[in-house]
Amino acid sequence: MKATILLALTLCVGLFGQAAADDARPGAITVENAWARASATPTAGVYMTLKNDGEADRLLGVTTDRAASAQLHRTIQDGQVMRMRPVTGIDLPAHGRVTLQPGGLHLMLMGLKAPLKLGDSLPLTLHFQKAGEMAVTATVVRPGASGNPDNGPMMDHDHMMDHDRMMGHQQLMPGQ
Ligand SMILES: [Cu+2]
Repeated sequence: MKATILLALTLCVGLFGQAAADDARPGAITVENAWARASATPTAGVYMTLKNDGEADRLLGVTTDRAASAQLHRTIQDGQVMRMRPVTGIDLPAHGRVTLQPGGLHLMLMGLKAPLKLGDSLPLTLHFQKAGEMAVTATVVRPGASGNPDNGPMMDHDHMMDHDRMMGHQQLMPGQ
């Protein structure tokens, strides 16, 4: 009996793929509007909106072959100074969304192998606790941009929290 049910389930998932799976399916998470600024510096922030149509998940990390390393960061205010701190994960609430943006949570690429040029595509792999790996491509936009102009209205604030002017930056990057 049990074997029959298992077989039926296997067939079901096999036939219908993601559509038949429940909230845990990898396709429950989608990424919108991934972008980074063109830059000749060895570090760059990457921003995007993570949309979760399934159960709660957690972004654990990011990798890319374009940089020596990559971290999840949060920008915090320390007195008058904005600093960035690595975080171990970014929670993605069930049926919710999280926006990574300048001045807040973001992905940080360190040791870029080549400058990010306007119009470049930047391939990234996001690692989720439940959904596993997801390939994402970020678009490189003009320096100083506060969003991807190709993707609707963008926030145009928090210029003081711009990465390039961040005083706490050096703390995280020995040798810079
Ligand atoms: Cu950062």
